[in-house]
Amino acid sequence: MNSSYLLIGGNEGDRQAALAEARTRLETAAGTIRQASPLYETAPWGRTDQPWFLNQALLLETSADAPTLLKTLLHIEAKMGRKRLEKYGSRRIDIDILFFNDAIVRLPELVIPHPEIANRRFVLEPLCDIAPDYCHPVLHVTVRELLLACTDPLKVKKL
Ligand code: PH2
Ligand code: MG
Ligand code: MG
Repeated sequence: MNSSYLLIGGNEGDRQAALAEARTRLETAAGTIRQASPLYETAPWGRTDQPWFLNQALLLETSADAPTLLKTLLHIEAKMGRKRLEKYGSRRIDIDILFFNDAIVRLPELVIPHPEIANRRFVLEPLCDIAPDYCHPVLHVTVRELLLACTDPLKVKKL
């Protein structure tokens, strides 16, 4: 079995319903959710002219390998009506792989650990709730240490 930390998020329509639907679809198609952080209301990163996101970190146990998991996540996003229009733009649902075991993956379509973890408070706050002692396999510091060192000024509020 593999353990993968995911971040789910969305900022269109009923955000709580979208995250709940994503969790249900993950358990149907990808594996078992072993841990889930509280929900966070987060200021939009990258493009500020859009609604605030709801974000949540999950620990998924899965028999899939990383490329197969990515395919499943993209399929769930597509089923939930996600259109890939513009970078950092609004979306009903986004499901990102943060970590996959201790793997380091550098494929054109998939980079693990997610390259922006250290720069984004909306990732680190929920992740720190469920994985404070997880050691980043490239940076060799824990999630808690990454959060303490994070300089992202964008607001993140626990619901
Ligand atoms: N996702 C993005 C771009 N900006 N901002 C917040 N607060 N939360 C997100 O999940 C998010 C974002 C691209 O995937
Ligand atoms: Mg994303
Ligand atoms: Mg994504």
